[in-house]
Amino acid sequence: MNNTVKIGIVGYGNLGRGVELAVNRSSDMELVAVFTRREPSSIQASVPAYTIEDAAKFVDKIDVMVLCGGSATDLPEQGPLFARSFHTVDSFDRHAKIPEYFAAMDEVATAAGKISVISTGWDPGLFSLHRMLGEAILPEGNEYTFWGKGVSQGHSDAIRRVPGVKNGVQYTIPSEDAVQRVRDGENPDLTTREKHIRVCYVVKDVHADADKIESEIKTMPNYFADYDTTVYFITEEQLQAEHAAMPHGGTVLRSGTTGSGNKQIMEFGLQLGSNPEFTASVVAASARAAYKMAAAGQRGAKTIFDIPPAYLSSESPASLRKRL
Ligand code: API
Repeated sequence: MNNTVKIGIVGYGNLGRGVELAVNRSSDMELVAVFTRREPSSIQASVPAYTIEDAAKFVDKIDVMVLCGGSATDLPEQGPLFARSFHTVDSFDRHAKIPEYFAAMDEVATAAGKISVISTGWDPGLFSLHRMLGEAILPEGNEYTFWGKGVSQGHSDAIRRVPGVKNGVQYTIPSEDAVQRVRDGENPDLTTREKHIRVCYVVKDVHADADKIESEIKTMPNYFADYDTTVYFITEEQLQAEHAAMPHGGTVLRSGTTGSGNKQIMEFGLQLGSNPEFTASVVAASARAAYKMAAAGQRGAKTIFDIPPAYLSSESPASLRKRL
């Protein structure tokens, strides 16, 4: 490709900053602008910052808009808004709501003649891809996804939305025993509760009722209700001192048998020093792929399942064949 892919970032939080770093390291992509709901002059980025409304002036200057807002309220609104005028990529990560979000994005993007890659990152994203590969290659078998130990951005965001909570961090902790049993080829039946525990560190408003917050977190559907969850109340200072890092990772295992009954185990693992920076790196590669898919005439909403693998790479197909 002679042209660099021109990228815009919508939302300049942990993920947006990660996308900026990833794009600035890619010779085939160029960051043009950042769009924010905050006062643009308060943003210190490597490119100029503008309001969300200003994005309309960039339709001819940006090839792919990378949407870095949260999945709870930002993306359901910003996704369809931007898909009307830009090719988009996002990391919408509310698993149960993906079909609904896909349908909304597909309608807008198809009508506008744009492409929208949704829900990319590592889970959903690379882990989804490996679950799919496991099933495709070993149809007779079981799939196991273990997360952590690490800080889930999605679960941390969910606890911060509980009334009376000022700040909070959630650790997902896998059962090492369960992981080992799967690696040993035992093929165990594991319940959700047996695979992970969840530990929350919460900073509450001074007058908020701790018991009420604790029970609201523990019974929250989709996020906590199916797990054993522990809630600790700490101060903002403790949170900043002890829980500011954002490590994560995990492993997707497929344990199955083939033909004459041979045991086969597939494993894909991640150990992430920074969950948002890694997610951002997957998102940036997906933005490159979205640009190539659009150039190939594709339209509408897509997920990682629809991306031809080589499109993620900045290298030519010939170079990939030769080297890899
Ligand atoms: C967990 C995982 C994390 C997925 C990664 C990402 C995030 O329970 O820890 O929210 O950080 N579902 N979607």
